[in-house]
Amino acid sequence: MASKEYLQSMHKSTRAIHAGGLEHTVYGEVSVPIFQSSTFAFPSSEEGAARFSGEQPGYIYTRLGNPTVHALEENVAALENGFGGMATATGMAAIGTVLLSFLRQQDHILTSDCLYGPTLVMIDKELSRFGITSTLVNTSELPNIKQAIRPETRMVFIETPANPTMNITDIEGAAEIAHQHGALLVVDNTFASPYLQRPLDHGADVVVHSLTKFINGHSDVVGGMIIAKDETLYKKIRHSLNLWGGTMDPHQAWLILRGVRTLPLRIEKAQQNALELADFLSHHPKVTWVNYPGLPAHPQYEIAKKQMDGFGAMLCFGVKGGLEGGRIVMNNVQLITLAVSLGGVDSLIEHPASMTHASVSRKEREEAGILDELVRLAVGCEDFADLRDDLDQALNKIR
Ligand code: LCS
Repeated sequence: MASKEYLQSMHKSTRAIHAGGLEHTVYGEVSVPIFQSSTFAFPSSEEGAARFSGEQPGYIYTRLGNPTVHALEENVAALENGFGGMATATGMAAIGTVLLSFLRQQDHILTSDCLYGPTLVMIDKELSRFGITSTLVNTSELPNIKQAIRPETRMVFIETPANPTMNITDIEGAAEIAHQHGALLVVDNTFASPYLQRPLDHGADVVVHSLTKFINGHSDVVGGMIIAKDETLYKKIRHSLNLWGGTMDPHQAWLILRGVRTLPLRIEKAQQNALELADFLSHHPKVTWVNYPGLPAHPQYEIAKKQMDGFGAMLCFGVKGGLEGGRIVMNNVQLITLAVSLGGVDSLIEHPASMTHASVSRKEREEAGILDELVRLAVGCEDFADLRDDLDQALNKIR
């Protein structure tokens, strides 16, 4: 088996397949086994005590660590060039754990005004119950971050590309401002995946993922991951995660390990489809606008080019007739599925204002550009011509 150091010098598509592999058991299995055990036997009481005190490595209890879960943590941490990964039950558990690890009463958190709806609600509404204040700004414009950051700002939290507007934030610029003010930069890298963007390389401190999306890739498992830049941050977050308990189950980890091995292949295909669909849609007579970071007309095209290895497989657009026109498209697609979520091999379409972002107030949605007319398309790995024809027939139902 290749050593961790040897693998780290290899290309990212090789790492997606091999990183996190465990030593073979006596059977020489190639797939990581599912260690479906809630607890682990200690060879002696002394050894048990030594594992608890941290003097000896070794598994204790699955909430605190499990070999199958560890294999996934090592894999994603290697893809993100991080110190260590911590797998969580869902993407929301990853975000909640990071917030609980660092924020305390009277702290302030600065975030993008465009984030996944429940993340916005958690930061903007739930944290205030603990005396933590928040400010939402359009982080695509770095001067907005500079203006809103305060001495008590402990964390800057961004999503780039952002769900669902596809706005891009300059990670390096945001990290610089955060660090000048003693704050941490946390990046939700779900929309790009580590195959296309590695925020820690651009100065971020912590990365979070909904593994439910591209990393698992088959619309059949939920999960999350936190990746820390260094050991100090890792230990602080691991301590919180073990206590608050939003950890991952071994069977869930095994399924996601199976998915991550084909992440490079799936992303390459889906983003090629997305680029061609973005071009097709932007020339369609029934389409009024398209937002995809790979179109030179995207307002942050240059930043996307600078910090991403590709533009990904998510896009959003508006159609003639606004919301009503969008409803016609969503109700008439036949191949593309009307469903929330994203990042699977199957293409999905949804309406953020009434679905993924319905928990955000209309005022906040509009300020963030999450317009009623915005339709979100998560592009999958089907044949491009079939996706194009399906969208074309649904768009042509608009009169
Ligand atoms: N972060 C981002 C950027 C997301 O898009 C989501 C879920 C989460 C975090 C939360 O992850 P989960 O707990 O669901 O694993 N986004 C969804 C979406 O856009 N449609 O359905 C779920």
